Amino acid sequence: MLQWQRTAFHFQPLDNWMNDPNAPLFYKGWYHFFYQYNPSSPVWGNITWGHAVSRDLVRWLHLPLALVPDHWYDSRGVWTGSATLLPPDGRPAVLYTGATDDSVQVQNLVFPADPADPLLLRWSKSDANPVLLPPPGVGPQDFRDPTTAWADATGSSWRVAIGTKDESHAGIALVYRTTDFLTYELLPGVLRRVAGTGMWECVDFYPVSTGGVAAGEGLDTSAVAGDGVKHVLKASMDDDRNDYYAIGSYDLEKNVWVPDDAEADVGIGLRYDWGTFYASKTFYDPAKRRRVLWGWVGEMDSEGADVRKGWASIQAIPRTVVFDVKTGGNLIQWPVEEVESLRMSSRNFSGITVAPGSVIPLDVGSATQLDIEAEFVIDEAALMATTEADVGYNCSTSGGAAARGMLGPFGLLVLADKALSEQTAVYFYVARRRDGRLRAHFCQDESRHVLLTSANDIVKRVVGSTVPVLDGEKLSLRILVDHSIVESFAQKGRTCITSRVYPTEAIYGDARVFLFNNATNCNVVAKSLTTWQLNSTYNHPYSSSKGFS
Ligand code: DQQ
Repeated sequence: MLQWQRTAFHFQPLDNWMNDPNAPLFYKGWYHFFYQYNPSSPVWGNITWGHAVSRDLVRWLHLPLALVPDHWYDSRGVWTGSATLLPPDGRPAVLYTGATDDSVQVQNLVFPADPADPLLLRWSKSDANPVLLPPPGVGPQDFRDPTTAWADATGSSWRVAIGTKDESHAGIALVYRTTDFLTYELLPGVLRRVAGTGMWECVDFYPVSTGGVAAGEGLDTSAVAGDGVKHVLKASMDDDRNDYYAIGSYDLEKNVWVPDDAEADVGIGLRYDWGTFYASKTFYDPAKRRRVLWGWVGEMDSEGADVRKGWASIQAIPRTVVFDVKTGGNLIQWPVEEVESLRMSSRNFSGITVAPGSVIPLDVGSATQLDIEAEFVIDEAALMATTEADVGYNCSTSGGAAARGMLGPFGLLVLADKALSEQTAVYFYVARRRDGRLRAHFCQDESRHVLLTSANDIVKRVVGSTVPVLDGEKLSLRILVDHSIVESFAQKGRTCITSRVYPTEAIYGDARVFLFNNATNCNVVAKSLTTWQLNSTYNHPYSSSKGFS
């Protein structure tokens, strides 16, 4: 039932509930991915660690459960954690949060039972568990999700951050020092505290290069702070269930991180994604010298619908993350290059002019598994003639793709049926300020993705944000379409939006793609537009007795 909603190239377990990505790592030639998993139901609970491995971050082999709740210190759930690869041989030390018999959040340590096994099939929980308890003043249920550790300046000790909140509802990242991952010293002060942001879940903290390494390269988590390096602090806000990041400077001596722009601090500024994307985690991939981001994309339908379909949640396509040296103020996220190995036949629609108020069907072939790249240019004369337009535009409060303005909306309709009764619009909306400057908004309209209004209590909304466009740049977007997920990247990944959609008409061979321009005043030219069919990854379950099934 509802099988058309399952994805073909996004990561999903074979059945049941999944949430946060856990401890992603690269070991002996394999990418490992762990995830919060309920093995017995498509609803959150009984949380264990699912496990899968891959050679390319795209095609996965599902392995047996890695960690299950079988001790008093994790009987109510083996919750989120991270891996640190220890010198000299890169053996992983994994710290995770256990919910104890009494629902206290404690941190536990686990090692591979057989480090010679590249698949890391078996894990040993430390006899010393729990290795870390909530410190005085921290609520027993507000202390979770340890980060990957980074090395101190001397290299003889490590630091780990853990999220919490205080009694005034400020979100906080605490830092501990350890030499052996068994005993911990809470460092004075806090890495960061932001008033009013509430519990910080799944904190992530990592360096990015501002130009010191080759363009596009990532940095190991222990890379030394200093010239040419900034640090990203990310927290998942339990209050609004979104992942916020900020870029700033880290002072290892003082155990303090300060954002470059106080107005865009963690929890009040930038988001990785303006759609559905939570509890994310990065890791450094030494094989390709890049930092890769995983994020959980939950369902937008009801729990009842999840029970009926027998599964819930998807992981976003892993994304490489780099500092945007051109704007200096944001990250760039882009699907890992291996996704391009799934590209099959392509079609080219470059040079099409889309007149105001028009919708143009694109004959892309089968349209449920697609990779689309497009660049748009607004007719210059219309741009010059528009002296002021939509200064206060905001994707979320706008009327979506149906609301017409002078310089937008225009873009693509995906997972649309022939009659356009179902559609997900991915679009730009350009505003011109009184001072003459243009501002581009990148939005996704989720309000018409399913015709049946009663269908599964689905939330309908318009999401998005502004996207920086520099002089001389065209408006560009990339869209990954995979049955019930639409993942979009504007300006090569400066602003990203992920939507879950549940069409009932635009499925299988009835799904279509259209170009549209709902602006009143301007022609828009799709200067370049290419679509690719994407292959399925046909992920396998692992069977030790019979080999691959
Ligand atoms: N999910 C885990 C917690 C984490 C939350 C439990 C975030 O460790 O804080 O499943 O989604």
